[in-house]
Amino acid sequence: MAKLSILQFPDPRLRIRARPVTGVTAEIGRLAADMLETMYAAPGIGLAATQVGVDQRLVVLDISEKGNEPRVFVNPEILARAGTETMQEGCLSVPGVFEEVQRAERVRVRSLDGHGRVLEFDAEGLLAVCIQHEIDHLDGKLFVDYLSELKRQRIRKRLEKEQREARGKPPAAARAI
Ligand code: K2U
Ligand code: ZN
Repeated sequence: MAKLSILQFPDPRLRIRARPVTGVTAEIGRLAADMLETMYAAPGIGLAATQVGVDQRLVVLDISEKGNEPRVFVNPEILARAGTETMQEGCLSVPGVFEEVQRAERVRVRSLDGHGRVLEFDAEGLLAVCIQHEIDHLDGKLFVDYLSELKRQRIRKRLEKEQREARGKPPAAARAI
């Protein structure tokens, strides 16, 4: 297994609409295993393939208390939504940002599991939030898209500055001299 790099907002690769998985192959299984290792190490409770730069509709998550109940969702889709719920969200691709987001309280989900079997189930609570957050990733949508333009731009500028500094480049203003 391998830990993968997680793309950071505003990387444009986070904006692609991922392609459906055409077969739950051993390669998809290896990718799911690498994504789970990456998610646990972050740490996080969910991860979408687009966050590690892979154009496939694949999600892993583990919302269990002990982090010992990994789940793999291939081509997950939301069949129905009901109610609304607001919860504070974070994102491994938007480090250090936690904001309230309103989403459906309950969702009916259809997916393939890691063995290619069809799943159809109702989700609520943290599972519902996490699945909606991850399927958004597969559609190129980030939780910051639910915030105001002003907030989103402030977050973008801060993260771009941090990324420049992490690469050892001076702040943008200094470069202008
Ligand atoms: O997609 C991701 O970046 C993974 C998120 C999933 C998530 C977002 C919002 C609400 C629930 C799950 C990360 O796990 S964010 C980090 C985190 C860790 C523990 C609990 C909540 C969020
Ligand atoms: Zn996220």
